[in-house]
Amino acid sequence: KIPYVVGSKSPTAVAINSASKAGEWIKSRLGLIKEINTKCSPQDLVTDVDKGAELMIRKLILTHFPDHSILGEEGVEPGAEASERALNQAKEAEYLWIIDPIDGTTNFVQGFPFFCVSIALAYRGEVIIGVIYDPIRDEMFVAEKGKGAYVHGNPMKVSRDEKLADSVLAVGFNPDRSYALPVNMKGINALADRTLSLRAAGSAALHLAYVAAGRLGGYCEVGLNAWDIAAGALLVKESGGMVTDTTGNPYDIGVRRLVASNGRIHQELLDVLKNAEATGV
Ligand code: 2AM
Ligand code: CA
Ligand code: CA
Ligand code: CA
Repeated sequence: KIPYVVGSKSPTAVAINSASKAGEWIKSRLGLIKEINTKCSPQDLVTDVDKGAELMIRKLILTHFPDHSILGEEGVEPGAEASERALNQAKEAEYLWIIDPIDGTTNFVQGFPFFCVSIALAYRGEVIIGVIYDPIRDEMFVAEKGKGAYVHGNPMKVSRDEKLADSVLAVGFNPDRSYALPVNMKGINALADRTLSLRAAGSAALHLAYVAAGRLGGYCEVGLNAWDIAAGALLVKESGGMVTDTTGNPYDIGVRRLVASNGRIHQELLDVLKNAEATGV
């Protein structure tokens, strides 16, 4: 069991403490946002709280691990190209923390209570710790590579759904309209026909935590960044699920087109997406 530790100095404890402290502060700022700016497009929002939370997390991590590298969303120039460059540079680091201070900023701005803090640690490019904290429900999701995944200390397991038709899936409407098939509206249409139901709650990381917890059968979205996925991908894998790109290649920190599931429905899910692309359903 991974305890909900406070005050210890293992990287997992530091990740948990940072997510917890940042999450509490983010929650306290709900409805009190001072500054809302746009980044790449009118749909791409950032607030003073995103920036403050990232600084808080960076400071806490560097206090304990001053020689580690950090890749955080708000420390990177906006846009896909700059993100790619930042990741390629960061990948060289021995220990790399990958941070999304608020995943679900649009929700945070709206007061729609579905957002989280996502913190991952990669060793030589492979994610070894993943922590996602939902401050609204006070749910702390924690995974360590090879040691399973836990929500507040209780082991998590992916759903037992055998078929897509029995599964509730999450999808995302990525604001970057330049992303084409397979998980655009055509893919989403095809999935709507083949699943029990679809959800799109606006936080990639929290969707992944819900796949890990068996609350969703799967989740797919394109146009994501390393910080949206890193912690959640480990949570899903350590809960017995599967994480690939939309063509079925296993997850690595460069994946932008994501498909995560309980494993049992994975091939069916990939096939529906592929078919939607091929036939233009
Ligand atoms: P964010 O809230 O941290 O920005 C919702 O579809 C998911 O897409 C969220 O995880 C959200 O993360 C992310 N997202 C929102 N705007 C985006 C953009 N312009 N480009 C890429 N990802 C974005
Ligand atoms: Ca953002
Ligand atoms: Ca994000
Ligand atoms: Ca964010």
